[in-house]
Amino acid sequence: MGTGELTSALERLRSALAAATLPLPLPGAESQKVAVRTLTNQLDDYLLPRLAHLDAPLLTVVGGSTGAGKSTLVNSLVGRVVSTAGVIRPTTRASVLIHHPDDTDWFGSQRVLPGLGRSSEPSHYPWVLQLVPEPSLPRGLALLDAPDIDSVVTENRALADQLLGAADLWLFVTSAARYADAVPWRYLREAADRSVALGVVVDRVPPAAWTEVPSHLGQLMLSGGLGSSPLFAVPETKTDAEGLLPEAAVAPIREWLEDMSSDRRTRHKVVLQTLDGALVSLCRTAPLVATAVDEQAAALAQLRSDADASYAEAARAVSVQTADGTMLRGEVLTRWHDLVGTGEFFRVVERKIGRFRDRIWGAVKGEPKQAVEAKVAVESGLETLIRAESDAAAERAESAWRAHPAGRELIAAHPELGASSSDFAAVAARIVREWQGGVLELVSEEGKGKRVQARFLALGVNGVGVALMILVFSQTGGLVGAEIGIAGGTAVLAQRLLEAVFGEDAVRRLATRAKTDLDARVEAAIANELVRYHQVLEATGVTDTAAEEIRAAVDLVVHARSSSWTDVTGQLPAGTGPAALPARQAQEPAELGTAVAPGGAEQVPEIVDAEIVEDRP
Ligand SMILES: Nc1nc2c(ncn2[C@@H]2O[C@H](COP(=O)(O)OP(=O)(O)O)[C@@H](O)[C@H]2O)c(=O)[nH]1
Ligand SMILES: [Mg+2]
Repeated sequence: MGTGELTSALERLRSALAAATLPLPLPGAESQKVAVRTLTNQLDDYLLPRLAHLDAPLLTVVGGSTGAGKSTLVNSLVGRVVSTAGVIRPTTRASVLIHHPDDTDWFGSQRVLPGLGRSSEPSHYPWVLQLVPEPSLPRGLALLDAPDIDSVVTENRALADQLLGAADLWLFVTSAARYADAVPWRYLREAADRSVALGVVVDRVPPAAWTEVPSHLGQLMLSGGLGSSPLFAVPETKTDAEGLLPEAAVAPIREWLEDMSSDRRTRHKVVLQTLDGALVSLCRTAPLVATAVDEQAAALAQLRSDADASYAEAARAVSVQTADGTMLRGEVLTRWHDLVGTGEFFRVVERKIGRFRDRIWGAVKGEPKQAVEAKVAVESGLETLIRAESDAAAERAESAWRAHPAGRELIAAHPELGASSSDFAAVAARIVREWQGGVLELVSEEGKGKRVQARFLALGVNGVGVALMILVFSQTGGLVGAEIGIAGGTAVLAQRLLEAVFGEDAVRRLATRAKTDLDARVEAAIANELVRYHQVLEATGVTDTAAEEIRAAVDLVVHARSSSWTDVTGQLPAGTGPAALPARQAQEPAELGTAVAPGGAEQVPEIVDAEIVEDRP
């Protein structure tokens, strides 16, 4: 089986992470996005290529703070100036990668650090690796002089992180003056966390601090979980004309590096240690991304339901107000009375000649002209109502979104969501017109060929239609106080008129149909307004499946991990094993390989003092 299962599990995790875009600006989202990028880079730059080529050369990344002496150390290890030291900062330039000429193919290919360009010359472009073949380096070992971890240039810092993430081995350089600083320790803690194979160099140790500084740093390393990584102390010396350190100062470091890469078995051990540490850390961090994705999906669902609720309320409000008498006011009422007289008048008529309901036609005074005017009044009243409720829905949705950090950002990007669509007035006019057209059709269809034709004609199709609209508007009778007198009478009159034309049952049926039709048209128009919010939410790219996909992929990685190592080496890396990484749980860092420093993790780091021939106190 080899590492195939692990590779495909990691590839699945890679694409699951690509879907975790975390677009909503929730608290913590920025750092979560950085975490996604870091994981993705580590998969691309290190885990996947390394897994595909376990025998590939060891990449040692020399990292540390500005001016710690990284470039000077690299040059001194190589024995000539390959990387510019002491350049004026801040500056950006290609990172220098020195390798044995036989390893050119590996480092020249895009299999390792595929996001970076390659150059054989020094370059001022930071996202480029300057490749320097060097026959004096052992085969299978490469040194990379990384940008400063504390560079003032953001790009440099990001690149330093990316390169350290892609390293098999860290050579971490700090100085006697800065070794306890926060920034280097953030990196050293990460190295401990990820069980990276690591050596630490404390540079430029002045004579007076020679006993104190290395042993203090050793103690810090021990308590920081780096007890088994070697610590190299380099005394402050003069550099030579080329800017190189005395050979004796760097010899122990060179020997250690050569030991680490001397044979295939030792190289494997280093590679597997860092690789497995990276896997463990990946399996610990990726579920946090899944949680972040869940939070995004939950925020999205909340915003969606806020918008849905605002618009459902608009549809409901129109439905209620077109049935409870609200519409029977002002112009509508006036025009209706112009057409059929007042309710007061009608009540008198009905009381006196109750049985002779047909006589109510005597109450009708209007001409077709008044019927049309009443219809127009209904049209404009209804339009006003629908537009007002649509505006109110937009305002409600906007203020609900503003109360949410992600919603605030979306509203800022889409200010048009705070009001009805620009064409909504036209939409409202159209649906009211269509509804009225439908009502007229309904009554003329119903009136066809009936014996009531004459009465029908007395009021005209517009008049009968308006009567049905008036009836619809008063179906639930929510009128109060003085309104009852006029509007209530109005509604009863409309009902009696219609009953005289069509009969009671037909009137009930017609009113229900007209109301259902109105509600459906309003709901459709309102739903269409709501779509705008859904579209904005969908465009964020938040999906609710991404989190589960990440968790599933992590489970596969956890499962594939132990069996892969057994297949590759016949044994598990020290300190690991099937029990070492229970699914979806935190995990102890794997133990460092014994080739680095004999002994267990309890040990104080082996402090290697360079023997300096000159300048030694
Ligand atoms: N005297 C002395 N100077 C050093 C030593 N290490 C570095 N330097 C000088 O310190 C400056 C910064 O060193 P450099 O290697 O560029 O540091 P980097 O920023 O970590 O790459 C350069 O001017 C070096 O010549 C050392 O051990 N002794
Ligand atoms: Mg440098």
